[in-house]
Amino acid sequence: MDNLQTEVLELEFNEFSKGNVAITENDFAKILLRYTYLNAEEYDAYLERLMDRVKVERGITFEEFRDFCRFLNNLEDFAIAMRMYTLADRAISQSEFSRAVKICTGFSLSKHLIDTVFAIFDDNGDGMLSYREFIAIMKDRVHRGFKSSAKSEGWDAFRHCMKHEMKQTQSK
Ligand SMILES: [Ca+2]
Repeated sequence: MDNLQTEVLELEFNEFSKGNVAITENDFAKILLRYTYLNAEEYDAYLERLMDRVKVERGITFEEFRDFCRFLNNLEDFAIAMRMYTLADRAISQSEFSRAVKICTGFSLSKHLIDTVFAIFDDNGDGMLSYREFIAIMKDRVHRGFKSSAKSEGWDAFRHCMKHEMKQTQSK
């Protein structure tokens, strides 16, 4: 299962990396925003804002990208964990985000990746991510990505399988 997922992600990564070891932060954002409901204007605003905010273009390595996609597969669990922080619709800080990812997935995302995610999604610029800023948008992406594509059945099964596999790994 793990090999299959890695292979699929490698294809998506290579489409942007063109043989380099890392993709740009901008490309990373493009992949994430690919299946969202954002219109063209909103989409451009996300990318422009990111360009303004990223001081050093370090790039996103395949490992960072893969870990983030694994985390997206656990988005529902993360949303539940996040709700503990956001009961009064309070947004979460980078360290809270990092901790919640660790709780849901068992692994940590790199500091640079989290910086980049906040640079993309922190709509009001307060340095925190609210449910609306992040989960609401990524949830739609997952939903649509799996639903509208011709491969949707395969993806659903794949995702289901991944979830099952991860639960088993966690309970061992
Ligand atoms: Ca914010």
